[in-house]
Amino acid sequence: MRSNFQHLLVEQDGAVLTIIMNRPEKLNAFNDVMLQEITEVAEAAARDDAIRCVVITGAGRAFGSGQDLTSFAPRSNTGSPPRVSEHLTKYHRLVLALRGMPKPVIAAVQGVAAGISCNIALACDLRIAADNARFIEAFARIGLVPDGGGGFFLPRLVGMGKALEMSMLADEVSGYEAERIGLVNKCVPLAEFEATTKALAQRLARGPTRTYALIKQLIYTSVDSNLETTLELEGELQDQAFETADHREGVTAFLEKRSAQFSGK
Ligand code: T3D
Repeated sequence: MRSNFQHLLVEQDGAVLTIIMNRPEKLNAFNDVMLQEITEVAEAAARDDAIRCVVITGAGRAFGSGQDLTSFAPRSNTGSPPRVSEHLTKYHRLVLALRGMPKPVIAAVQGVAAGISCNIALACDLRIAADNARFIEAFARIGLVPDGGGGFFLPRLVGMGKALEMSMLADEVSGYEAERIGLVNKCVPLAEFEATTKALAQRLARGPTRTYALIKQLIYTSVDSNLETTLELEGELQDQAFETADHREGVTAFLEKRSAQFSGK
């Protein structure tokens, strides 16, 4: 994986890959270069067995402020209606790379996460917020609907009523409120944010990676399925999990009364 990016910092610490969106002067607003770079790194991380957990975060005082709004002006001045849907397919590629990643993905959110940046955080498997986090489904403020998968992720995480409230009012949701309503898994004081994120990422990176991929498949499929289909899938995935080295190691470690040393295989 290359390491020279225009708008990303990419750091690997053992089996944890941290992707830092890096346009702090714009609160890490997405432009086409940053979107292309983060998608490239996410797709490469998915293929790399040495990486067993991915963290996405932002440089400076924000996670991200959504699409760079300075790119909207030229688009609306062209005379013909802008085909936003065509541009959105680039975001969809990133969203699908995160959801399909065969290993855990954590969004570490400090400061503001607005617009499509908020929804990229929701596309991740787990979210940690600092107590200065501000989640804003900012779209309605500029007359747009939530995109980047927001219309899918929001009601599934916080329920229909809160999803509508966040989308229509576009008010800020604080880190602790986000934890209360299930938008994030945990909110911690800013001073503990980095250490908490690191500890979780390292813990997941030591886990049974192939099984985590199967768990993602099971849980993400089940929310759009019925009980019978989910039970069938559960059996298929458990067959696969039974074949992993980590399953054998987990049982052996239990019987030998020691901690399991998972290899991710
Ligand atoms: O085709 C498509 O891609 C469609 C997809 C759309 C997806 C979307 O994400 S639409 C939503 C886009 N995002 C927004 O509408 C949010 C715009 N930003 C804000 O409302 C506020 O900046 C925040 C609430 C995020 C943060 O407020 P605050 O007071 O903490 O910071 P600030 O002073 O407003 O921003 C600091 C700087 O960042 C400022 O620049 P300056 O004045 O210091 O030179 C500001 O202009 C810049 N900035 C913040 N957000 C964006 C941005 N510049 C470009 N695009 C932004 N989204």
